[in-house]
Amino acid sequence: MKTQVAIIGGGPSGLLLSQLLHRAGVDSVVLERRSRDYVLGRIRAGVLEQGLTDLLRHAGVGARMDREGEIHDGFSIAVGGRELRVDLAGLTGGKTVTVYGQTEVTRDLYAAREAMDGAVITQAEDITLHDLTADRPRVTFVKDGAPHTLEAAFVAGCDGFHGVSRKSIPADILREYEKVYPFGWLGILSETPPVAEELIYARHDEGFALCSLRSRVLSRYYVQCPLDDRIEDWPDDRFWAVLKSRLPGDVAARLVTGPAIEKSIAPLRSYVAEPMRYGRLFLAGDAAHIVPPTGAKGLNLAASDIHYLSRALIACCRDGSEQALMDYSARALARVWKAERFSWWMTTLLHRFPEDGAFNHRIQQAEFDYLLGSRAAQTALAENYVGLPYA
Ligand code: FAS
Ligand code: PHB
Repeated sequence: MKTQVAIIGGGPSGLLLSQLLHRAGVDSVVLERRSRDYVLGRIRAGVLEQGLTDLLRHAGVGARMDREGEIHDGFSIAVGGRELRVDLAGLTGGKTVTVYGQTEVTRDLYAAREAMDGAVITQAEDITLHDLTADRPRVTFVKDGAPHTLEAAFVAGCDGFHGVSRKSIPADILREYEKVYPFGWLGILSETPPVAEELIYARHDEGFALCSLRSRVLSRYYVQCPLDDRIEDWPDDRFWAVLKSRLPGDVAARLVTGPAIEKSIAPLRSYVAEPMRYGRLFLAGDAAHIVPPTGAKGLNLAASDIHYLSRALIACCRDGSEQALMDYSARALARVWKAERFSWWMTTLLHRFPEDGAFNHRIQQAEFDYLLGSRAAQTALAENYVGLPYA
């Protein structure tokens, strides 16, 4: 098998890259380890920056999002009985975010790949990368028990944090930066009306909580939980009681509870791998970086990587210019680190750090007091939340 770009991973990064390349006349093959249903069964991100929604429209995948997604021009932060509404549109000259689940984005991408007869091979096993510094890298894999070899001019590593691509970069070349947080997020999905029109981020002495949504009849809630907690430790009743205890009284009073149709615990970490290139291998999305979900940046960072990488691969494969590929890693990392900073800042502001002393607790209070009283601080928060430009 031969192609121009071998894409490892059929999550949002890999599928969006394949779709953008195809529409520009560049050939690719997506190799996904899991089944399509398994990939679509993951409940993850919910908030899309304008950069991502524009990119999805440019890829011809924005129609259902435009019909069913909700435009949000603000959100609230509640700390210790005080509440701040962050007026995103008012603070950023009209920028907004779209609430539309990652699951739906991925579903739309799979449908678009199928409609264009794109090459997406699911349940591909034992994917291994070879000759990444040669002119024609190779990817070997097993499908339905039969071995295959895919030759390509370039390999895009879009296979997430636990994938094979990043691990194919020699240890003496790869530089890794990591911060692991001493807690996780327990998230549930419930077929109940959202407790509020907009998202509410709540910081309580007992821990963080987040009220989000997927539609007017599908709610998404999170509570901070100890790292070693398991799903079994959290029957629905306990989740609802803890969530209510961390929300402002008036919000808790109107919360509509119901059975969890999905429940998962995600550990929180900040992580960046540099460089995002090795020979003819280019990393994008969670394969290269992870952010704590507090700032809703994970999926949106994958989008800016794919924006840069798709344009660089098209410039090279279609127009014969390699400069953008040479610049890719530095360009992507510049935006990655700014989003890492913002996600770390918002996580530090809103979570209870069990090991922190009284001084750090006071600093958290002062940070929120400053935010509450400063339009400049709120503007900085707002411009990061809606997404920094794809410079
Ligand atoms: P993904 O991990 O989504 O996709 C990688 C794909 O590669 C997967 O389909 C995987 O099966 C496949 N793969 C892995 N190894 C492979 C191999 N060896 N060969 C072939 N394929 C392989 N972001 C937010 O903004 N908000 C959130 O609330 C949020 N919650 C999250 C909760 C969890 C539990 C996780 C893990 C992430 C969450 N994220 C959230 C971040 C998430 O949305 C990612 O940023 C997003 O999925 C990134 O997309 P990809 O880069 O495509 O990686
Ligand atoms: C979500 O709806 O899943 C969501 C929203 C905002 C976040 C994190 C997750 O910061």
